[in-house]
Amino acid sequence: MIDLYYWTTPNGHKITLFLEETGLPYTIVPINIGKGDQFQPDFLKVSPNNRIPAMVDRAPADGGEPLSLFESGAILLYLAEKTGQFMPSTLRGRSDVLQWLFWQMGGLGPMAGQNHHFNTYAQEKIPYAIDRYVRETGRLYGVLNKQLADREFIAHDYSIADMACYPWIVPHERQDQNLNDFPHLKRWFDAIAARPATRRAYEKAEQINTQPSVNDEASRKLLFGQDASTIK
Ligand SMILES: N[C@@H](CCC(=O)N[C@@H](CS)C(=O)NCC(=O)O)C(=O)O
Repeated sequence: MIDLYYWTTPNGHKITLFLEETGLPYTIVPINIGKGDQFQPDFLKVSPNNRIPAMVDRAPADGGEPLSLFESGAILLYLAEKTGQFMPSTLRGRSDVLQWLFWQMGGLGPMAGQNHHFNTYAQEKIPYAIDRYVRETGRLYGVLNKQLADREFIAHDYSIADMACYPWIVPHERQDQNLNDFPHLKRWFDAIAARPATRRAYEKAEQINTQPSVNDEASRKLLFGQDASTIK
């Protein structure tokens, strides 16, 4: 059984996408990051970076103590290895998935995240920052569009690379991107959206968080007022 420390954000959705695809039993521990749950001592033991997602596997393959893990890319990789699913076993197939998984973790996620921040959350609208991240998000969409021109999924078969990227394309309108400008990406996006597991994952999110776009002063302070003193 997996305990998934989760909130209804793109990085959280990556893991519910995987768990819904595989049917691996899991329990959600909601961590409302707008209310400060990410600073609870019990959560910090699992996720010292005070970020979701994180997980505890109560039945790890080595039969040992429960195994805890943070960082969505590490969790996806762990779960793919645990189940033997959504990660090819060949040298080249595996390398292909890994490079796109890391591309998402180091590029698409952080850049689209800054796009959300300056476009939506920042009270002060800074044209340079908005322009910088909207253009960089567009460039990354272009990279993905090109990769998808001659294959169904990012690394041929549906894999953890697709599960890492998809939730960051869902808010494309908020990122000032028009999917019609990226036809291969749009085809891929629609195909993943139509998967029953994707639907189940996003339905679960709606049940857990009924106010996904809350952007009040207290939440902003909790989320964007962090510095070294946050880590005691
Ligand atoms: N690189 C991390 C990023 C995780 C992350 O930024 N999570 C956000 C939600 S998407 C969070 O927990 N924010 C809480 C906070 O900023 O205090 C991962 O992929 O797991």
